[in-house]
Amino acid sequence: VHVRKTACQIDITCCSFEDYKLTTEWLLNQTRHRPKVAVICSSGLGLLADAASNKQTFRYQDIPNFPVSTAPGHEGCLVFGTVDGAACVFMQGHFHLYEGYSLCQVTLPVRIFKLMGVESIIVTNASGGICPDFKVGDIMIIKDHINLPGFAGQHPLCGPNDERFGTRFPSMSDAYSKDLRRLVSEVACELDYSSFLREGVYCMVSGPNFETIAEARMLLVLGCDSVGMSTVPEVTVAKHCGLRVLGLSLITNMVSLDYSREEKVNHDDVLHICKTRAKLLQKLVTELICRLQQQNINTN
Ligand SMILES: *[C@@H]1O[C@H](CO)[C@@H](O)[C@H](O)[C@H]1NC(C)=O
Ligand SMILES: CC(=O)N[C@H]1CO[C@H](CO)[C@@H](O)[C@@H]1O
Repeated sequence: VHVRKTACQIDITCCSFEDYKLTTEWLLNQTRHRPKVAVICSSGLGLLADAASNKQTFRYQDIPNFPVSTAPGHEGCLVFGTVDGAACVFMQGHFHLYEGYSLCQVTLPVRIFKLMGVESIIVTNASGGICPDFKVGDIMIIKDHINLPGFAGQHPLCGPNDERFGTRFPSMSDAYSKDLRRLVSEVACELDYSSFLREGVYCMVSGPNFETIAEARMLLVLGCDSVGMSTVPEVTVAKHCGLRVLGLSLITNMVSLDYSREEKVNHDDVLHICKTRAKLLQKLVTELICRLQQQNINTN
């Protein structure tokens, strides 16, 4: 039975292990693909799945236990396919706390991926730049994160712990795989992305409002390089169940840190650069998947 709950309720019984297993089995029954890599595409980066061939698409509403997108016109899909021979699964559209989903709904797909045999997960998102050196259109490799909702008890691992997924008190100090970060930097260098490639700390806020100037200044002091409203719950649950994680964030705006600054941005320029860089980000992810596939072949 699918009971919709709001994020404001303490929710510890969203899905049992049997629910996760059922959804996994249902998907594996429907598809021949056995992905080792999962990609969570943020809105605007949904085209990532276009690079795949032999595609098989499932609407979220047709998958047992899957949360359904509430935003009109934002139909979510799970896309299976192969990139350069590597089986992948793409989430087109993901769930946000500010939409009213509980964190176990937000993170449900990650555990399904784990049970399906996925080993690495690539999370992409758009975020606002805090670090004054950043520019709109920069691609930031997420090195670490600050889980602000988690500080306030909005944490996807609250509640009884299921040891079949992971340990009660998981380490998060190395949530973002060093190997994957190194590999993606190498690939980005080869693609000549160095002038807009960054590495930094992503901070999650619940939203839906954007930060006030005082809040943005606080985030800067705390060591955040960019801020957004997603990604961290999925990464936390992925790390808990032993997935390798890579996070990439496209800086789509600069967060205002100054009361007196006049808004001088040309919105056409901003939109243009974001569109261009979103394409380059997709290319980066595709190349990375190919490289992972080659590594697999070489080590097997
Ligand atoms: C998967 O397929 C098997 C064999 O056809 C069937 O017994 C089982 O009920 C299916 N499971 C789901 C969740 O659809
Ligand atoms: C899917 C998506 O883009 N999610 C969020 C990423 O971060 C930005 C910036 O905070 C949010 O506006 C998006 O909703």
